[in-house]
Amino acid sequence: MQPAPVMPKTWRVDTKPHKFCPGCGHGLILKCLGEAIDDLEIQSRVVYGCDIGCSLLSWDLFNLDTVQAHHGRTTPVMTGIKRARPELICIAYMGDGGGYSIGVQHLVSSAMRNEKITVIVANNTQYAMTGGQMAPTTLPGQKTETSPFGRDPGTTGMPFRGAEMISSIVQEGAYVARGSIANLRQLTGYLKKALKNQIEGKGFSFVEALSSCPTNWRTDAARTWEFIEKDMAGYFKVGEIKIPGRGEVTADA
Ligand SMILES: Cc1ncc(C[n+]2csc(CCOP(=O)(O)OP(=O)(O)O)c2C)c(N)n1
Ligand code: SF4
Ligand SMILES: [Mg+2]
Repeated sequence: MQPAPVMPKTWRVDTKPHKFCPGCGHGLILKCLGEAIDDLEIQSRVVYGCDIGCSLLSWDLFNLDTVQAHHGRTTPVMTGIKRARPELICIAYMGDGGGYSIGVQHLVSSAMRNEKITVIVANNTQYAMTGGQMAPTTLPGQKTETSPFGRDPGTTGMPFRGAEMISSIVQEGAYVARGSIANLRQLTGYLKKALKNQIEGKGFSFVEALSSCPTNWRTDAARTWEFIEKDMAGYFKVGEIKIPGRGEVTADA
């Protein structure tokens, strides 16, 4: 007899198996998120928002009040819900395209305003749902549908380090970290800290998670893990990111 799969309590059993491809990182990140919500016992207070992109495949993954927003617009939707109902715990989940490209203005504005929400970005180095086009996070030399000879930083710039950018614009009290599906215990810990930050009303909280997309990367299991643990983690450093102190600056009259 096969052992029963262990799922977070917050997951809906009747919608499993989930809709992600085999080997996809989204399911792992959302398992960590489910466990973090379970541990903090906040299921009844959470509103979960997913973006357009493969994150939308989680619209029925959880036993949580769920909103599915337009591409890149999950951050302002969750900001609106949080402002209207501050007692709720609002989570915006999206891909790197949604967070760092089409929705980057919303991410920047929310972080600068220190909105008391939690944003989670799954970084799989490309636009997966639409077939694997180059994204701001695509690594130098990485081949995608729109960079068939490999990303050329000379014409397209260097990959965007979103967590570092956020850490440089948030206020004290914010929480910023980058985890990876290569270390699920650590990732769950970062997600728990981010949610606690929101529960305690301290400020904006942000977790980027290095994620996999073997379907568009066209990688086998060994190369998928090597790409995450060596190629991606070599450029996108995993860990908590210190928020620099912000002295009050007043303009001279
Ligand atoms: C306004 C708008 N522009 C473009 C699209 C097409 N589109 C759908 S998903 C997607 C890319 C998603 O990439 P990402 O956010 O990284 O999520 P992933 O699928 O990689 O998890 C794009 C460009 C759209 N749906 N809406
Ligand atoms: S296309 Fe990639 S990101 Fe989307 S579900 Fe499949 S493996 Fe996951
Ligand atoms: Mg992506």
